[in-house]
Amino acid sequence: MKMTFRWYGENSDSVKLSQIKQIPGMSGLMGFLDYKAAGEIWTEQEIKSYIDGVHAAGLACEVIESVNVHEDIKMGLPTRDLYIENYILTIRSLAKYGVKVIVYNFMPVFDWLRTDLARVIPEDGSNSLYFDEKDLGDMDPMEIVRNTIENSNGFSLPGWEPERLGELEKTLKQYEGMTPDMLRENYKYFLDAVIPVCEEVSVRMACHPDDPAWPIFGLPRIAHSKEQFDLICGLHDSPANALCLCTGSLGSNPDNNIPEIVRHFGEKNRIAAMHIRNIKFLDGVHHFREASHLSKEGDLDMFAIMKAVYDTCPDTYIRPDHGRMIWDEVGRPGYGLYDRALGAAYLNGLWEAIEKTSK
Ligand code: DNO
Repeated sequence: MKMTFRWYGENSDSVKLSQIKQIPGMSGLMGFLDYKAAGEIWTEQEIKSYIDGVHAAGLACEVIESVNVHEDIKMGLPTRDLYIENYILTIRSLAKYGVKVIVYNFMPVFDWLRTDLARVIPEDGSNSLYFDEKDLGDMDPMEIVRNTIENSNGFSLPGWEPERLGELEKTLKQYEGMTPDMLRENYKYFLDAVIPVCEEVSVRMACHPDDPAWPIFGLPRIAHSKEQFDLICGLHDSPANALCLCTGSLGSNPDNNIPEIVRHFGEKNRIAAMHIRNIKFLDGVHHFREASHLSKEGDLDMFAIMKAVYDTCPDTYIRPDHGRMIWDEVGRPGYGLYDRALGAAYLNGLWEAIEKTSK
């Protein structure tokens, strides 16, 4: 297992590389060029300067996150070929600078969605990301996006960049009538083009699940269960067509048995990366908040998850996903330093215990 940390870059993150380096057992980053729009080419110069900076801090950068797929590819528009060409150029350039895994998603329009970015946890006064379907009731998608942008402490959030707001209405209209099968066909077209290039340059594409793990606003979503990921793996059969198994995204649906899903795809060599975090279900349906990583503070069994990783995909890249905001930290919701660092320490502890008791 290689422990990594998400970092948004010098000008976009409240956390410094020097702080990340001081977290025990931290091997590197899941890096991100947060200023690139979906469909844009990531130039060699941009990649080199980002990765050189990470290396200078004594950290590796073998995973890059959120090379976003342009909506025209997901919608299957004639312009998709151009955007796929751009994507391929980016893959080649990332490979040249040592990147081995690219985390992306194939969710129409929205990346992740929450109804509150800083819900106070009454038990201890910290706050975390929160979702209650009831709160979506009267809000239209535009309102949700506006709220999200306004409540993100001035940081841009992946998938919620303010400049995308203008196109939102038009894009939502364009998706009308698209079925999950149609979206899967477009996904296959994309994978058939990029996976052979990935094989050639030894990069693995890691698909992030829908978050939360069900369809929203009537949009088709095809990546939120074991069965759906089996279909995705079957669209282009290659270890380079892999998953970024996010425990909190898939785990937002209690029907998803996360340790079992890790074992299933780990055994098939289809897990290239993992985001690990905990979820606390609240009363009713589709109602949860994010918890600290510790098993007993949420509803996911972190020991069973780490054991499944150890048994089936022990070399995978993992990162502690979203933390709560604690100790008065101000930062990007979900992406402060303190609680994610605690998460990394805890996951490292579980790993050491599993390793020593397994020998
Ligand atoms: C949220 C992240 C996601 C993830 C993308 C990958 O916090 O896990 O934004 O990076 O879905 O494309």
